[in-house]
Amino acid sequence: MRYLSAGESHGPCLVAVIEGLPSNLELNTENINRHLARRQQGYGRGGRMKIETDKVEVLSGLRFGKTLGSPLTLLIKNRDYDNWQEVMDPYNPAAKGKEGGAKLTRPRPGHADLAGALKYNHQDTRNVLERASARETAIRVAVGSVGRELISCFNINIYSHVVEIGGIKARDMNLSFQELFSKAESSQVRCADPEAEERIIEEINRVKEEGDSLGGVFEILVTGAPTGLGNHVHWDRKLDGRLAGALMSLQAIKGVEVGFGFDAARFRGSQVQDEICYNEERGYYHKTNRAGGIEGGLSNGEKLVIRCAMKPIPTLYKPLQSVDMETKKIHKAGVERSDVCAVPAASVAGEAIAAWEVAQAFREKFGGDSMEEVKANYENYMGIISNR
Ligand code: EPS
Repeated sequence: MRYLSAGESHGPCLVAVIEGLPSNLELNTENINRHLARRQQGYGRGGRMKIETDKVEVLSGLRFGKTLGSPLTLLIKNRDYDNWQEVMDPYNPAAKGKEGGAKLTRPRPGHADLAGALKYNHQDTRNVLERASARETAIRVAVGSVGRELISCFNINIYSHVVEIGGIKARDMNLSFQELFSKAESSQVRCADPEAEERIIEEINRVKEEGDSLGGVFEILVTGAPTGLGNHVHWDRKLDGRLAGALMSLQAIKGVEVGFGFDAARFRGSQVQDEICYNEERGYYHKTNRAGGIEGGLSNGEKLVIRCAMKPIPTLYKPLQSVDMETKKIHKAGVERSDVCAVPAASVAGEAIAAWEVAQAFREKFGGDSMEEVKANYENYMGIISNR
């Protein structure tokens, strides 16, 4: 299973073509739209989210609500394109638009602006920033939501919550799984600790006034993944490698941990590995889950636990030093409308990315061209491992 996506932040739309889905998968676009709406939320977002109401349109690969097995094409319109048509028109070379035809030549530190403009020989960094923009995560959420629909048929579910923003950490609230995620879902910053939420909101307000931005850490949990997704036999098939690679490709992510992550390096082996148990009802299981559900590149039947660190957004209303690429003179970096903090949105995008990677590993394990075939393969395998 694979996909390609395309689209500029202020262009007409974002699109993706997914190839390799089984046929007869029921797709509920309302579920996809629900995740798109979740991604648009979060305290600290800028003006753009007041303009957009992301909705997916399915252009191919679906008939009467079920996949056909042919490529599935998804489209999300950029409502803001109406305001940017003259700047972003794909055809009209005379279009000057609201920037009066002015090029953006003062790259922002931390953004793709400079390296992208040099690499592609662009004189206008807008030609880079439009695609580097985190707007692209909207279509990744739509794609991941399709993967999510597939794996949810096998009881695999994905959750996320924010554990830290701007150095303010959520306390471990000792909540049940359900409570944790219902609290995160109703929090303005996807944080289950109300005290931390309040302090985070204050910090976002303060930082906004100072023209700065904030990063943070979010955690993704995947329940119901059967033992044996991913592979130990070759480096590029390891589930942890794939999840980490895919999540690192999310805009502004600078680190990904699985389970104990970096902390595992600070303890002894006996304090890090998870002891193995067995009982009739559960079969094999582990006493603890420090591995975050992955051993040797394979899912081990426990919950997958992944944390991602997001750096602060590079667009600063009080900009840092840059160089004007036309004059080569020192100049403050350009300022584009942006968010102050997008960690809650990244957390929802991270869920979708993880869902896609798990769905892909699931397809590799269970094969099949129709959902009926996938289900038969899944049940057969689950029967085999439960008798071991
Ligand atoms: C982004 C800048 C802002 C964000 C955008 C990502 O967009 P704009 O320049 O239009 O205000 O709002 O995120 C989205 C549009 C989105 O859908 O998440 C950037 O430079 O990365």
